[in-house]
Amino acid sequence: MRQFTPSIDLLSRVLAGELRAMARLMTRAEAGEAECREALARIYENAGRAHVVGITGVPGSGKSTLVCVLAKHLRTSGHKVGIVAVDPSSPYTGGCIMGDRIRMTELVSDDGVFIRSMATRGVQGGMARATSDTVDILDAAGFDRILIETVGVGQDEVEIARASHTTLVVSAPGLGDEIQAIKAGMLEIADIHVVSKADRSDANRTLADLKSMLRLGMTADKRAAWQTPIVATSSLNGTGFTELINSLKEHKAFLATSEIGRARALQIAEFRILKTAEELLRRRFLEHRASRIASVTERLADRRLSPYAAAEELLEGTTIVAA
Ligand SMILES: Nc1nc2c(ncn2[C@@H]2O[C@H](COP(=O)(O)OP(=O)(O)O)[C@@H](O)[C@H]2O)c(=O)[nH]1
Ligand SMILES: [Mg+2]
Repeated sequence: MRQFTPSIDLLSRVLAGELRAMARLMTRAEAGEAECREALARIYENAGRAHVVGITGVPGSGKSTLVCVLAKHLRTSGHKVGIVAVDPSSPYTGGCIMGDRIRMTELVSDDGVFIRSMATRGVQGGMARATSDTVDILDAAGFDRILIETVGVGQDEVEIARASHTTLVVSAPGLGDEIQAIKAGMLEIADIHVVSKADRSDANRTLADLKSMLRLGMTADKRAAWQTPIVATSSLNGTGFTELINSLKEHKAFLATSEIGRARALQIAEFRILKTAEELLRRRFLEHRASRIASVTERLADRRLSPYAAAEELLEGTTIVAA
């Protein structure tokens, strides 16, 4: 039988960037195992150097493809790149996307790229917490550029994209509703707008629509310290990526020198505390209710208790503070 290696013993190997140790710790962190908390605390102390970029946009807007091409550019500049896919349908391990034009296999076999797909099962609301832990592991292991792809549907996904240093919102031509980002409430969260698939003839229209939308929204915000750039990219032709990387650098530098950077760090910290606390509460509640639910259920079914009174009684004794 294989011996269980305590997470704390994986720590030095993770800090040395050993890929297998990273994957093992990620699996435990994702499951929320209490055993790995001490290791994660040490990881957290050692993290904080990476530039974390959230990439969101409706399904089909070209996020996964963009992430691949962006990762390759970042590798060429000597960065180590972590890719975290919150969207489980992302084809990162599938070899290649877009036929043969963009080969994932190069990334998959590159030790300077670590790709992690987050499982969607597990405690509800645990995804944000698990994603942040995964990002920390990558960061502490020396991956200095981390790309998180989240499908821009649902509050949690948008929040995850927001809990990064720089949020890219991807819009694409040919998806019907021209600026999809508006619908999902994603327009405001962008630090950089990307119009992908710029090789298509209808991309100019998307670009123009987005520009006029932003101009409308901007009137109240004209003196904002950061003017959200719009970058057109084609993953097919590889155009626009130098500009995109420059915009990322500029935003990183902006955060480092402005009060907004500090505000962002505090906002990310608050998000993490809340998400972690919510998960702990939920776990404690699940444990607690298991032994108590039956008696309350019977009385509720017989109408001897009201639903609220039953819920209050069930909650009684749930410890907010760790037992
Ligand atoms: N013409 C064109 N198609 C693209 C481009 N990038 C992605 N696509 C296509 O758009 C579709 C969705 O891409 P994908 O990256 O999976 O989008 P996601 O759902 O946002 O991750 C796929 O069929 C891609 O081949 C591009 O730069 N140009
Ligand atoms: Mg995708």
